[in-house]
Amino acid sequence: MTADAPHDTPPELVQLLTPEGERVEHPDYDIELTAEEVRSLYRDLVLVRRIDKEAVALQRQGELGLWASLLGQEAAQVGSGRALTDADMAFPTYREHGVAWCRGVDPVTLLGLFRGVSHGGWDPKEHNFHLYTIVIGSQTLHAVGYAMGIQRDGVEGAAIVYFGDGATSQGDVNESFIWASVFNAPVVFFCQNNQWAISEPIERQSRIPLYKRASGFGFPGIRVDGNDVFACLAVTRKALQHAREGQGPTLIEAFTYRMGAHTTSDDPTRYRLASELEAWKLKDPIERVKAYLHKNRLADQDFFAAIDAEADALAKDLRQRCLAMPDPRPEAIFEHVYATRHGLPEEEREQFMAYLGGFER
Ligand SMILES: Cc1ncc(C[n+]2csc(CCOP(=O)(O)OP(=O)(O)O)c2C)c(N)n1
Ligand SMILES: [Mg+2]
Repeated sequence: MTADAPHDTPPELVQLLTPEGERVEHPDYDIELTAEEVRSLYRDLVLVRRIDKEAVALQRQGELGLWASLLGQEAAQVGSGRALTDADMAFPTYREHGVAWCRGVDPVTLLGLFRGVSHGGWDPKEHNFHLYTIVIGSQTLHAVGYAMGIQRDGVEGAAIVYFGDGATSQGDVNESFIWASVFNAPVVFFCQNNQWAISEPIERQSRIPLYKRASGFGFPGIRVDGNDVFACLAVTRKALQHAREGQGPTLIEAFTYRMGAHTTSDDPTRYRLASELEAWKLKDPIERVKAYLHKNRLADQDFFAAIDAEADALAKDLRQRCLAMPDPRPEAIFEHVYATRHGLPEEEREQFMAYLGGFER
């Protein structure tokens, strides 16, 4: 490995399914999946991509203010999301639509956030899925605090926290690694290395593969093929189990690629080559599962057609419900600032309502 190209040949990447759809063995991370389980993973991957595609279209038509696409990261999210049990708590960034899906969050509530009609929209406790976090890396501290809390309560469970390659340069993330390590907190750090932090390539974030950072903090780090849903499921399942059993944190680096723009406000053609995207298209997370199902005769044309039809129906329903979402009452912005009643937001609400009342109707 040269200092100039530290990320060219991913070493020790856990892979269970090649881009061509061939199953490979791994001594530490092998899992048995039934045909039904593989079909169900495939279904999730396709539905999640379809939700994402519809959201991009809605933004382009002016129905959402912004959207952060997960295109290319479906396997990392569905694989890790499906590894979670009811006892585990997930802390997402703003791109974890696939994990949200696995946690049973209605996708229309995600759209509500990006449409600007809600500040969250779901109950984190109901889904064990925290609210989206836009302040890069801050959710790692929330997750470690939560993990230390359940550790002290003696509750069986683990926290998983999602963040990007760029986030690893944040102080919050490094501090959270230290706390998690020293207190042996039951937390899994799930870093989706999608190679870019907006226009900054991974080479500008680290001179060593990200998963190797963990050893400096004193806990294991592992790199997984982030476009391989089987491997992401296996590796995350093991790391969560490890955490629940009191063996402390793990850093998982899911090696993947952001196939779309950073958000709908971004134009990646200004800073990266089309050839890079073309190379990653060959590693598409959905195509390899489809190839595996085909080759092993675990699904027929009717199955694939039915999933596509379900995806289209889901997108149609999502669009209709998105357009039907009412605008919030203006005073709603003052609600939920504090858990209990508080004089300041109440005073501000009264001032604001008096101001609005001054306009002719
Ligand atoms: C503390 C902070 N600094 C800067 C930003 C602006 N910002 C938004 S996304 C982003 C890049 C994040 O990259 P990465 O962690 O790789 O996640 P990705 O978007 O690739 O999923 C930045 C710098 C922010 N939201 N918060
Ligand atoms: Mg990134």
